[in-house]
Amino acid sequence: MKRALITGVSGQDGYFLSKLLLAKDYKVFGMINGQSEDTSRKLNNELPEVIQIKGDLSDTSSLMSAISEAEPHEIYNLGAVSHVGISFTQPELTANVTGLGVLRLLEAIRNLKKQEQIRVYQASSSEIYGRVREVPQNELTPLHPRSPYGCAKSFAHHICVNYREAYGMYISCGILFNHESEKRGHEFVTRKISSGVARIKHNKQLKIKLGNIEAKRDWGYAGDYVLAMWLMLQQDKPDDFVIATGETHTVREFAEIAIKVAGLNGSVEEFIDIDPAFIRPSEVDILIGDSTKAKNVLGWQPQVKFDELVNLMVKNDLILEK
Ligand code: G4F
Repeated sequence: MKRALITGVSGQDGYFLSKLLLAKDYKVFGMINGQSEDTSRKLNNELPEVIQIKGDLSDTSSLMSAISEAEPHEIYNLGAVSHVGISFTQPELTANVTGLGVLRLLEAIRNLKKQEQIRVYQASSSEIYGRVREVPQNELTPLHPRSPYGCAKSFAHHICVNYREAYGMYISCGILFNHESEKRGHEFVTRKISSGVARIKHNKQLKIKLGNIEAKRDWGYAGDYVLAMWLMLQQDKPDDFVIATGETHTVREFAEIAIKVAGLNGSVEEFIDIDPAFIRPSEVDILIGDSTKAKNVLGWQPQVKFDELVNLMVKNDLILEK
């Protein structure tokens, strides 16, 4: 039986990846830092088959213990301070967990002399492209991050490539563009909108406060994207892959469709207020990914289209907010 260790298991991607690996008969270990009983309880309820292991990306000895305990064939590093906006107010924490945490994980594997037994998936992010140098972005597009989060993810990406080249480690980086679902955290714009319109529909809220609604993102469905993570680790050789839909839409467009799906009548301006508190000091204006390499090498393609994504998120929140 194959064993996998997932960091960041309590997040959206951890949920979908755990489900996928369990369906493939993996023994799945989920790393949590153990500070919150709520996290542990939530995991127990949603993913009872996942074995919880204590460990933290900011603590090397705990990473070594977690790896020794799980003895994984595959490690999926999904753990991070993942909110771009928050990275501006907590830049050191972000650099420490999202950036240096990856180095600690790779060093923990090396210190345990497990580099030949373990394959590593690193969650790279399209935020590394930042002020984009070309449209669409592919694996060779130069990096120009626009936030402490993007900078930390850029370091993490480069250190993975370096350890692959320097020590021959099997490390693949998935450069994932935005991916959402009914499990998305409420701090991200899509969920803020889907739950916001549902709450307005059920008379619990009058308006949604947002920042820059003209930003463009390439939004896919998280359930599709975790399959790409797994496929990357099944290849003969490690490599880097852009995972994206190849379509870009503004936050405004997401909101327009969400308003309609919720059965609300009126323009975006009637339901959304622009609040400067949510505008970032530097913004990524447009992201659109070219995942031709993933299609050709992994045979991966996104299944859920933009409209379907908005539909499923809003319909889920209409039920939850009822
Ligand atoms: O939903 P967001 O916070 O996602 P963002 O910043 O694109 O990052 C997400 O995707 C990355 C992959 O590209 C991941 F690496 C990262 O961990 C995260 O999952 O914001 C999307 C856009 C931004 O342009 C933001 O400025 O929406 C804009 N926005 C406008 N109003 C807002 C809001 N974002 C948030 N979170 N909250 C707002 O009120």
